[in-house]
Amino acid sequence: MTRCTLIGAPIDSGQRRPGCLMGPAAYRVAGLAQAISDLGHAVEDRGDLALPALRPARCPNAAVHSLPETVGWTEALIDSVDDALSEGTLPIVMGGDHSLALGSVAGAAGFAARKGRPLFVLWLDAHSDFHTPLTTTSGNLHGTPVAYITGRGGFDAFPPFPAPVPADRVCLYGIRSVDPAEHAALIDHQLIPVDMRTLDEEGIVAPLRRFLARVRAAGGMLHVSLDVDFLDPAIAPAVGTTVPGGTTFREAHLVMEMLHESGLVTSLDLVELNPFLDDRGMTARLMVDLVASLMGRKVFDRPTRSK
Ligand code: 4U7
Ligand code: MN
Ligand code: MN
Ligand code: MN
Repeated sequence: MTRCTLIGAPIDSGQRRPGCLMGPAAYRVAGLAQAISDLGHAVEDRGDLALPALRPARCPNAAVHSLPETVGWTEALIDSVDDALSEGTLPIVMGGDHSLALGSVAGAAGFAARKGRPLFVLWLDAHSDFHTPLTTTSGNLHGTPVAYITGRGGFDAFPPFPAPVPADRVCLYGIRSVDPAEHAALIDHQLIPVDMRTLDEEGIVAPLRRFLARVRAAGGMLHVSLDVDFLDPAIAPAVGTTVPGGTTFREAHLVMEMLHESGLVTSLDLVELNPFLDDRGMTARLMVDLVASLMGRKVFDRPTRSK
């Protein structure tokens, strides 16, 4: 039995297409809490976070927008995720666009540092999200959290990242859209994504098994950040940044089933759901079902299955 804390993060400011702020409501309508408690876990829904009073914040890159809001949400998320972990629960952040991971991963990293445990991050996404506020051309800060997490410069307006996660503890999985500035920086930091080409060749299981073995061997905590666009747009249309060639229904569930069996996941983000773009709730329901697989729902409980 796991105790889960649901944290609503109605955040739209990390990109330009309105709608992600309805994400937490859609997860509640789709029955996220019930799906988790049906598996025998305890769930507490803390409601939605509020945006704190804004302070002015400036960035030399004129393309960047909504910087004060993003800093405010980051501060709120740091506290709520750290609190949920400190209470011994598994925080599940219901987004909200991916800018929320600036705060959720910082909260997890601060907690891990206090406990003296290494934090690992599994980034399930079509995009590498490795821009800094200085390199982004879209100006959308939902494309920057991985750079913040790994301690790249350019985040002067943000709370200092508690304990930067070395690039070799970050696994970018399902990647199929990388901007030129990100590509150069990823190579520079030796952060080589598990891209869709790799998954085509090796299958969805092998690279994840290798990463999880490293987390286990290090006694690490594991933060999982699930971007809706990790999934193929045919099965998950409710996202502003669709990229063809994503993971299938069964591949995504298999990732979640393996994460459950690993017993390693200590915090989770659900990001980029835009319910305004959904088709009769199919994406929200799929995301809830994926969380259920992560929390132990099985196709068939075969006693001999290997981890
Ligand atoms: B998401 C992009 F240009 N790289 O910076 C950018 F392709 O959280 C997309 O993964 C970022 O959805 C996508 O705007 C951020 C673009
Ligand atoms: Mn993302
Ligand atoms: Mn993405
Ligand atoms: Mn997106």
